[in-house]
Amino acid sequence: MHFKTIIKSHFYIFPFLLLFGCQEKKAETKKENLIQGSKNRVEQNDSMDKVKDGMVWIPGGTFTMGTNEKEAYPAERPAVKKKVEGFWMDQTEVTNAQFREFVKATGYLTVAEREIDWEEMKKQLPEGTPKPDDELMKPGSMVFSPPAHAVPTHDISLWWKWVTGANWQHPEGPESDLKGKDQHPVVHIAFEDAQAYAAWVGKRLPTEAEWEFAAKGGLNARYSWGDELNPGGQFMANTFQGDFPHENEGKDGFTGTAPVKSFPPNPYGLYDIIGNVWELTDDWYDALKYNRLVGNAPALDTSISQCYNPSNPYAQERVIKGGSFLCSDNYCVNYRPSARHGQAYDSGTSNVGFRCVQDDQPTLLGLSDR
Ligand SMILES: [Ca+2]
Ligand SMILES: [Ca+2]
Repeated sequence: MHFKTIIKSHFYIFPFLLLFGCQEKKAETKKENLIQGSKNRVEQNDSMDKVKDGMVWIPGGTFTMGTNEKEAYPAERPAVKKKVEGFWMDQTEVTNAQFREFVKATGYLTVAEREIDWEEMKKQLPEGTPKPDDELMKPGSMVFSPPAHAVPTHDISLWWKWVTGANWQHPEGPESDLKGKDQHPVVHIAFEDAQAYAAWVGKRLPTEAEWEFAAKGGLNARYSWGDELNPGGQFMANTFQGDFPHENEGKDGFTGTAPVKSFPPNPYGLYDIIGNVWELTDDWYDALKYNRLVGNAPALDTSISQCYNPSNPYAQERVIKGGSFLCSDNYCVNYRPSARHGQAYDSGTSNVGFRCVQDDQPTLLGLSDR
């Protein structure tokens, strides 16, 4: 599924620019906390392969980011070496039940539930773009709405629809609800929504490098579990089987989102790191990122924008990873750790969610430096 095309097709209704503030981390300064942190670290090192409050330890190290596979999309190439430090990562995508706890405690209103500010929205549109009809300016979100028959796959507006009243509590629109979906990943989440949740639980969003390191699971393979898509005939992730977009066969057991942990974990113990829903990361999307790193393309002019998508020059996009239940082998082969897409930072959809990470505890090493 090509988000850049979505945005082009829905040029007037997709980018809802809303300002968001960076969450500043509070530095731990008390000596007692550092000592306690050191004790925790020792305990963690003794159980690195174990779970802590639904998170697993990702050891960190140097890895191959991106890929040199010819079949991969240009934005994934060429492969580069990247180092990440160790961190804790949620074993699953954030679920509806978890997000509900956050909303109950804080009264938080997601971007998809807020009134749309045309003055802000038009900053991401070409000058002179007319204001859309009032009907389209009501709160809502993008919902996958498959056609009944085969359609040309160059026009994604044939299966992505703007639905007024669609949001995380009503994923298919106002008539839908979350009954029976407590353990499904929360969707219709914009970047600032994910950031707000992460701050509330004392975590943060992963960088793209952290996410990809974790997804690769210590393997340097095409998928997060190895080089075969369905080893031994087993489905390893919730993707799309059939002729996209109209023929969703659901051979893996699900035609939409699945409850988290419905498929086997990767070697680090992460569930649905591939498929189910795309996952937001903290990085701005730059389609030429790896080419710039190896000197094949000039540095990004950040005075113009922090992201770059030649197909969508006006939008401000964050990187999403892992693909979703809509990724099929006949259209969008994004169920691979190196795959990457841009997602307008102020918009959610029915197939984008997130998971959080957390840094290791502070150590006594920090004290000796003071
Ligand atoms: Ca599926
Ligand atoms: Ca996922």
